[in-house]
Amino acid sequence: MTKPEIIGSSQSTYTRVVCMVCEEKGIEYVLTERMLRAPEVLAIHPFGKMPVLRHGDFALCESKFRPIPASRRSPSNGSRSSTR
Ligand SMILES: N[C@@H](CCC(=O)N[C@@H](CS)C(=O)NCC(=O)O)C(=O)O
Repeated sequence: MTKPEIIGSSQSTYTRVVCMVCEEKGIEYVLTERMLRAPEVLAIHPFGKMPVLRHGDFALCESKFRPIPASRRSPSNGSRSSTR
């Protein structure tokens, strides 16, 4: 399975939070360093805010929601896969 791709900047707190959640949950990811409003970011977030996430044909913006689908895709999520 391909790794989720976090598109953002390591200088961005929002980006680092998403990376930290993945690391805490043992989810392997790829961080693609991009500037604000880069074409790859604008393709997913209408205002070009970062980070955005791409995983196969699944794409998402807004970092607060990102750990939820990411954790559902993790084989190590155990009983935390239910929706709330
Ligand atoms: N609600 C967004 C906020 C993300 C955000 O504001 N990111 C900053 C970078 S740290 C940004 O893109 N700022 C550019 C702007 O607000 O135009 C999220 O949680 O992902």
